[in-house]
Order: sequence, then C-alpha cells, then structure tokens
Amino acid sequence: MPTRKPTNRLFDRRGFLRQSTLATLGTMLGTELVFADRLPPNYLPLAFDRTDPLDPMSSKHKDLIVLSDKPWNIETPPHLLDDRVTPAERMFVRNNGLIPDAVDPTTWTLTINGESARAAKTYTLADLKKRFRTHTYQLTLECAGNGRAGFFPKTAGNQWSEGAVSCAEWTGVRLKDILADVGLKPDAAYIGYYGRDLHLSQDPKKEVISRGVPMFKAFEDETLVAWAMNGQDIPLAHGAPLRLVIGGWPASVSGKWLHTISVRNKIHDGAKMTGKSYKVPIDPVEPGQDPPENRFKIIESMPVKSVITFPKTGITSPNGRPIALRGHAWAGDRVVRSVEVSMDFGATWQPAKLEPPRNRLAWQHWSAEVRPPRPGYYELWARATDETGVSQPMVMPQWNPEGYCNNACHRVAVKVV
Ligand SMILES: Nc1nc2c(c(=O)[nH]1)N[C@H]1C(S)=C(S)[C@@H](COP(=O)(O)O)O[C@H]1N2
Ligand SMILES: [Mo]
Repeated sequence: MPTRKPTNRLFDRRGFLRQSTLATLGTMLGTELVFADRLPPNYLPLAFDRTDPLDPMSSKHKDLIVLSDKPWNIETPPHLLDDRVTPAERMFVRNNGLIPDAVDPTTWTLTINGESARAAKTYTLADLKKRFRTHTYQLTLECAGNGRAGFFPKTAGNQWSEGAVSCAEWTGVRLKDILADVGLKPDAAYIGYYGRDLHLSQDPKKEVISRGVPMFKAFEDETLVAWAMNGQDIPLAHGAPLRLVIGGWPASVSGKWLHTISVRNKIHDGAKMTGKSYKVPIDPVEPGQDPPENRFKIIESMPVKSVITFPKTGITSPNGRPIALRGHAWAGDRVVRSVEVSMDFGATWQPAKLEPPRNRLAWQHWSAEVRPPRPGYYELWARATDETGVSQPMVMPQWNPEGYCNNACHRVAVKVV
C-alpha cells in the first residue's frame, strides 16, 4: 500500500483533520471549541479551508457540480457533455473511497488470480503494452445511480441528475487476450476486479469496491484493461495508471486503479456485489417498498437513454427562429435505433437525425431542429428507442429502493421571446 506520511500536525496527508487536534484548532481560531470531542470525525470548522492535494476539481471544468468531497463525487451538467468524445475536464467522477496518492506506473502490476485461473500470473504495465495487441474504443460509462435525483420517494445515495455519464476513448489491451495468456479452468464463471483506492475509514484492510462481470461480458472485444484515455495517460481521478473499462453496463464494473483481476467459479462476491448494491427488485415494487435481498437481481446492460447537450436549459430564443438541438443516446449493450424530439410535452414527436455509433458500446450523436409556433415557454424533450423497440419512459420509470436506472426523458426549458 502507498505510504501516508502526515504533512503537519493538524491535517493528515489527505487533508483530513486529526480528531485530537480539534482543541488546538479552537485555540488557533481564538475561541474554544465546546464539546470538540463530540464532533463527527473529519469535521472541520468553516473558518478553515480544506485543501485535498488530490482534489479532482483542480483539473475539472469549474461548472462541474461537487456532490460530495469525501469521497469525491462530481457531476457534469448536461450542456457540458456536448463534445462527441468526453474530455477529461468534463468527465464526472464517482468514487466510493479515497483516491490513492501513490500511483507509480513504472512499478505498477496487474495480477490475474482466482480459483478458475490455471495459475496466478503478474504483468507489469510494460509487459501488457509489449505482449498484447493494443485496441482503442469509445465506451459509454454511465453510473447506475445516474438520474437518482428524479426518483420519488427519494432514495439514499448521491443525488445524480443527468450528468453521471461519459463517453471517452480508451486505449489498452483486451481482457480476453490476457485471460487467454493466463489460461482458464472450464468452470470460469465471473471476473472480479480489485483497485488501489483506500476505504473512507482509511483502514487499508477494508475493501472499497470490488465488482465484476460474467465471462461472456469479460470476453467481449471492447472489454479493455486500459492505460490511456483520449490519447493521454488516464487522469488520477479516473483510475491511473490502469483501469478496467467495460462499456454499456453500470460504470461500477469499470474498476479504477486496477491491480488484480480474479477469475471466479461463481458470481464474484467482492464489496458491492453482495447485498442490494447495484441490484434492482425482480418483481415490480410499489414506490417506497423494499423487498428482501433474495428478490433482487444484479443490473447488467443499462437501459436506453439520451441527453440533450444543446441548448442549455433556461435559454431564450428569438421568435421565428428555429432552435437547433443536439445530444447523445445510448442503450447499454444495444444500439439506439431512433431518437425523437418533442416541444409539446410529448403530445407530438418529430424524428431526430441519428448517427451510428463509432464502435459498439459508444454513444450515438443526434441532432434536430424545432420551430416553436409563437412566443412563450417551451420544454424540449428527447426520447431514444433501442434496436428492439424499447423506448425511454417520459416520466419516472419503475421505482427501486437504491434509485438505479432512471432513464426518463431529459427535458430542457426554452423561452421564445
Ligand atoms: N477502484 C474503484 N473503481 C471504481 C469506483 C471506485 O469507487 N473505486 N467507482 C465505480 C463507479 S460506481 C463508477 S460510476 C465509475 C465512475 O468512473 P469515473 O469516476 O471515471 O467517471 O467508476 C467505478 N470504478
Ligand atoms: Mo456508479
């Protein structure tokens, strides 16, 4: 594990306040901190600026929205997702633990182990680059909790609106090529990843998140062990120096700061694979109802969805001028067949122009033009349909206790004046 040396007495290396120093802090503020011993861990009086040396916002567009900073969870407003390929500075961040502070690509290794690997094998980053063919794919990564803020009743967890989705260009080697080199036993059923991030408790023995996918998904051409994003080294917040990248499924299966992949003979049982994490009820439940654990199933391919990246919600547009709209659409493992737009709350729809994906599991770009008939308030809606004919719902879809997979139509407001 990386070493964590304190930088000063008040804060540890990550900017966490040392509990024992609250009294000292009080003295520094010129006031007594009454009941300092009862304050929650990591509590810091507002008078002190917290500076996390690993703050991902230092390299993000300033208009990204910080949902939390311990762990870092940062969302992208939809109008900042306008690029065809998401740049690093506009990519949402979803962390379950603390970003590792000592990642050295020169000594980094990937170990393949597990009961269904013929033998454990370890590769350096240089081995991976040298021994296997390199591939590049654009891959849509959407947090399963994207859209959670739209569920009523409210569910626990980060209240993501629309922007926990990205489609960057990832470069690395195919996981299936590495697994073929290692050799698998016939009972191989699932892979599980392990990353170098640290549990919020800072206990190095505690697992943050360790998820995975069944073999058929692990073996897809587009499932990569990647070291580059958009032609550059992967940024630290996004999993440097090595990351598992799996498009179309909850982004939680794309393990950051990857050091180990276990080949399992059963469904992987790492952190956040068990309990109700990343699972939805098997039977449709009444909003607010929470069925027992054995009535939940793991989310696999994400549902069809689209986002309007232009115009930005709230704009005004001159009467008589057509309004250009554009955005992206994706459908998990499926292809998007069509996108339609509406300016009358879904009463009528008109087809958008839709491009094919750059490669399988990349989002698709769409564009349209609407002509509001007279001045006033309008909402522009977009609705995507996948290749099997399944469309986005116009209102909140099936409620579920963890608030996953809200793929309701995105809408933006426009005033015609
Ligand atoms: N090691 C590790 N990998 C992780 C996570 C994490 O907390 N630790 N979060 C997962 C979740 S829930 C999501 S949605 C994506 C977010 O990827 P991003 O931060 O690069 O956008 O990373 C996934 N991989
Ligand atoms: Mo996620």
